[in-house]
Amino acid sequence: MDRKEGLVVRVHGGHYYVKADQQIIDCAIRGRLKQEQVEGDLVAIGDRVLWSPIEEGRGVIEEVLPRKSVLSRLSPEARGQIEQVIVANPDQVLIVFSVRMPPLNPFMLDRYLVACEAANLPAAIVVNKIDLAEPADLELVERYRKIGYYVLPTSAVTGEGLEELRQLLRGKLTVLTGPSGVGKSTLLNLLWPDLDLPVGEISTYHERGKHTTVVPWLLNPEPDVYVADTPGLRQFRFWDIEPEQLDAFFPEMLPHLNKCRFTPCTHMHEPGCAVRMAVERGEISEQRYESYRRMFRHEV
Ligand SMILES: Nc1nc2c(ncn2[C@@H]2O[C@H](COP(=O)(O)OP(=O)(O)OP(=O)(O)O)[C@@H](O)[C@H]2O)c(=O)[nH]1
Ligand SMILES: [Mg+2]
Ligand SMILES: [Zn+2]
Repeated sequence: MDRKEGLVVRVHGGHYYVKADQQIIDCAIRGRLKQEQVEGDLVAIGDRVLWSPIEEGRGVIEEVLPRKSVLSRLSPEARGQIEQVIVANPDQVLIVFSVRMPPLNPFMLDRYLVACEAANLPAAIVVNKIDLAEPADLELVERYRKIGYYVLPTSAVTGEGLEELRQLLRGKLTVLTGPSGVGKSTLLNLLWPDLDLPVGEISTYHERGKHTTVVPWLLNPEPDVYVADTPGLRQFRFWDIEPEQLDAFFPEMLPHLNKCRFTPCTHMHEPGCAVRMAVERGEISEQRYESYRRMFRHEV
C-alpha cells in the first residue's frame, strides 16, 4: 500500500489535517487505530503519522509514529484521570510574559516553569513589552538568568530581541504559551506577517468553557519553524504534582536538597534546612522560595 509520512497540524471534529509535500490532507483515522489507543489521545498536533491517500486531498491515518515528548493535560470531562495530549513532540516551551500591561506576575511565571520542569520540557522565557520596562523590572530578568533559564527581552515597538526570537524558534517545534494580552500573536505577526494572526483582543480560546476540547493549530510560518500557540496554564498537567515532588522542579534548589538535616524535608519549617539557609544567604531568591511555599500549600 502507498503509505506516506506526514505531520498533523490541526485536529478538529474528527478531521485530522496532515501536512505532507507542502499540501494539507484531510484525514480520518483507521478504525483499527482507534481500538488500540484511548479515545482523546489518539492523534494530536505535532504527531508524525503514516497515511494512505483516498482521493485528491483526502486520506486515512494508518499509524502514529512514536512520540519523543508530549504536552498533556488531564481531560476535564473524564471520570478518573485520563491524560489528553495537547501537542505531540514539542522540543521546547516558550513562556511569554509582558513586563507591564499586564504586569509580570513572578508567581504565575513560576507555575509555568514548574509545569515545564514536571513535563520534562525545556523552557525559555520571553519578557515582552520591554519598551515599557522600568529599571527595577530588569532585576527580574537577571533573577531567572541566574537560575539558568534563557531569558529573552523583546519589544514589538522597538524590535528588540526579534531576531533572537526567530533564531530560538528555528529548527524546532515550539509550544508558545503565556497569559492573555502579553503580545504572543503580535510577536509572531512581526516575524511572519503572512500569519496575520488576530491581535489586541482576548483570544477566543479563553472564552470557551473548560469542557471544550481546545486544540490549536500548529503554525508553520517557514520550512523549519513549527509553533503551537496554546492558550495558557490549564493546558499543562500541573495539578497532580505532589507537594513532596515540588523541590525537584526548582533547579536552583537541587544542589541543596541532600544537605537538609531531615530526610525527607519539606523545606517549610524543619530546622537545619539547607534550602532555607540558601535563601537566607541570598543564593535562592526570596520570591522563588515564596513561590515554592505557595505551591506547596496549593495557594496559587
Ligand atoms: N508597548 C507594547 N505593546 C505591545 C507589545 N507587544 C504587543 N503589544 C500590545 O499588546 C496587546 C496584546 O497583544 P496580543 O498579541 O493580542 O497578545 P496575546 O499574547 O496574543 O494575547 P492572547 O491571544 O489573548 O493570548 C496589543 O494591543 C499589542 O499591540 C510590545 O512589545 N510593547
Ligand atoms: Mg494571541
Ligand atoms: Zn529542607
